Amino acid sequence: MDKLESFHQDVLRGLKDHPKWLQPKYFYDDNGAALFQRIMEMPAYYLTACELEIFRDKTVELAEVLHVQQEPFDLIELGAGDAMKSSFLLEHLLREQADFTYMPIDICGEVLLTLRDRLNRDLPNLEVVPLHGEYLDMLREATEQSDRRKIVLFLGSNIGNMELEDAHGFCRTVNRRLKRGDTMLTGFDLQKNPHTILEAYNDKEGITAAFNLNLLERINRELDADFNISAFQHYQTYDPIDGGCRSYLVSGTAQKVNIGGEVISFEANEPIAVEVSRKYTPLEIDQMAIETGFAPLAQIADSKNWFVDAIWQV
Ligand code: AVI
Repeated sequence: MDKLESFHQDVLRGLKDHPKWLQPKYFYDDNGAALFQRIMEMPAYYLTACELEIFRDKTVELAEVLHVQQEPFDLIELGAGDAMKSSFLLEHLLREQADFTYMPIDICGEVLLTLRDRLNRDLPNLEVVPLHGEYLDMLREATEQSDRRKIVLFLGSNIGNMELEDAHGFCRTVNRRLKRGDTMLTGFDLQKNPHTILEAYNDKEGITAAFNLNLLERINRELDADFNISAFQHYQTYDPIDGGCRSYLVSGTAQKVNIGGEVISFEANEPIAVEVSRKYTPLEIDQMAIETGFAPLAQIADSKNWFVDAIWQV
């Protein structure tokens, strides 16, 4: 099945369900990627600055826990993007003359080419092997390419976009692909003042709303649909008990939407669940490590203690 056909089927499956849902992985067409870039630049969206601070100010600590001087290794980054944060680690490793290959994985080929060109220019001594595709497929390819020790980076609180059970399943699969002694470093957003969290996902400028609504625009554009976008509103919640920060698109009016020949009915005020951005406690993070076959080695936090990079070993 080609990409457009799976997008079509996933959209219909979610919108025929009760309650309706759509998968957040479809946010990131060119428009969505540009809007996400603007989200990361918003002061209220603290996650990027916190993790950047960890990689900038605690590089030595990260490198020590990852045992980068021990033996040659492959440093694999799931969803590398522009590798802004990991570049601090890469520069440090080159300075320390660590023996390693950097393997950025990304679903977007264009992003990988830009990253490779930038790294070749800025860090000419770095060996870069870009891998284009889905995280887990490419991780398998990386483990088949060489049997060097692996260090896997999964930054940005991307794990937060999975429901708890799916996050466990994902970590278990990564664990199965790795060997004893390999490590995984994952960025987790921590539970904190609920207002701070809600403001990060509910900015007054409407950038997050535009990011979410772009998903319906994308469906209109690519799947020949006729959503009345202006009738939809972005609605965000945060539950400080379970850590679930959830976004919905709510149809203000009753409407019938034609998606490539299939009609989907909306009642007035009917929501579509579009994304969870789960927030964790330090204890839950260690529990997740243990339950998915890892030993937790360290949690390295930013100065506000809002975000941690957790390092686990197989
Ligand atoms: C990509 N991901 C970690 C972001 C998050 O914080 O959940 C996506 C996002 N959605 C709205 N704002 C940012």
